[in-house]
Amino acid sequence: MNLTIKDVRVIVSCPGRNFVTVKIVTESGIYGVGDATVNGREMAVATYLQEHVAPCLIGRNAHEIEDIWQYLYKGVYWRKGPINMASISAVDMALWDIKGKAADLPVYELLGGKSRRGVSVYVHATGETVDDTLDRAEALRGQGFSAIRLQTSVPGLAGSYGTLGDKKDYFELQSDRPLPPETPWSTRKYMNSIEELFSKARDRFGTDIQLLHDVHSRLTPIEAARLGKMLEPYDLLFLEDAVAAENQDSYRIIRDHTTTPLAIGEIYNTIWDCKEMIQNQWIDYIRCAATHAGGITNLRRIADFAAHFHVRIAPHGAPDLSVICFAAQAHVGIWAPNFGIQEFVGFGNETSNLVFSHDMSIENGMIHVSDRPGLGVDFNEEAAKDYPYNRSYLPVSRLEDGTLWSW
Ligand code: CS2
Ligand code: MG
Repeated sequence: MNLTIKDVRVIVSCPGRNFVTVKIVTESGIYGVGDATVNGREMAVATYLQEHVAPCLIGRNAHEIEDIWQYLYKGVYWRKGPINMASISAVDMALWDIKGKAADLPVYELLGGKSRRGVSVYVHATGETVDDTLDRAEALRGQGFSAIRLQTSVPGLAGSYGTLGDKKDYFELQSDRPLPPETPWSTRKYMNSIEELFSKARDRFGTDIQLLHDVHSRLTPIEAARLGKMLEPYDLLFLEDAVAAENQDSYRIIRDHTTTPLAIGEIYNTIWDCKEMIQNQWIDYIRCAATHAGGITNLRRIADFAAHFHVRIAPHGAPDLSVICFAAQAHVGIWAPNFGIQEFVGFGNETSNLVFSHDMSIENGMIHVSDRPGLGVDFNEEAAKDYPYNRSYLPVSRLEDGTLWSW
């Protein structure tokens, strides 16, 4: 079988939201697909792939995943970075997809086989009020989900995290806004209101449901420590992104004060972004995504490293990752001995399902992958032509006095 790479196609499409997709075609006719979406910066990664990565791949043997990974990582000289790493990630996923198809095996078999029956997920309940959020959580429980992330608008801060004015969902395409939408933030108002959400959740649902919360890096370490202590009675599965951790030592401060489990990693690109937090056991879950942290090859390396320090993987699963990334993470998740939980907000929508197809199913709060060779996903290039790129920015946050804050 001739697996020489003969074509690398980079497609930016917007079936509901923008995605950057890579398709690698080999002489044998076998092809693979990968996700390189960097939300709000799609054209940068597409140009990088097209102009700088694709020419290096033509004529190479698609079986040599590791060498191609090293070539694109070390060989670039500049290393790391979200655009570079998303490009490597997409190429890597496509090559695993090809290897699986060539071997006639699903990717999880190539990784070492199944460690569990399915990939447990957590879903989102986001509302404008506490009761609204809990009603949504109740509906999700009815659909068989038993791990739910709760986010609610902060009283007195219209459009704060979770709701965005007339766009009720911050995940939605914001292309009707020429610049990033701005949302207000006040740590005092947040800290004064957040406990009620979790105390009411426990009153209503009892203790046999897992609760999670995402702080989106808006606190300082000592504020996060206070929040962790405040939420201890409500037994969270984890508190996510309490503090931005360019300075990883920040997590030591939080850890010194609270037993609330901590998670971070959705914007990380390499093991170096989280190495100290993992090896010092300052966190409990690492949330790196296959699309942003170097594909299946590097997610596996991060998982293996983390396993030595009792840290489990909980990959990012927002809708700005295409279903190709979900499939890659599901294959890693079903194999990884230290898999924790997968974030899940659905396998796209009606429109994106016209462009992306997949073989995964969800049942009783678990993703199941089929035994189809490769990743079990496909991308319809013809259908994608009907959905051209549509510029859209993520929101930004400002304090009430106008200071720009982490969103
Ligand atoms: C969030 C994401 O899913 C999450 O945990 O933090 O929604 C994140 O804001 C987006 O993926 C950014 O593109
Ligand atoms: Mg998050």
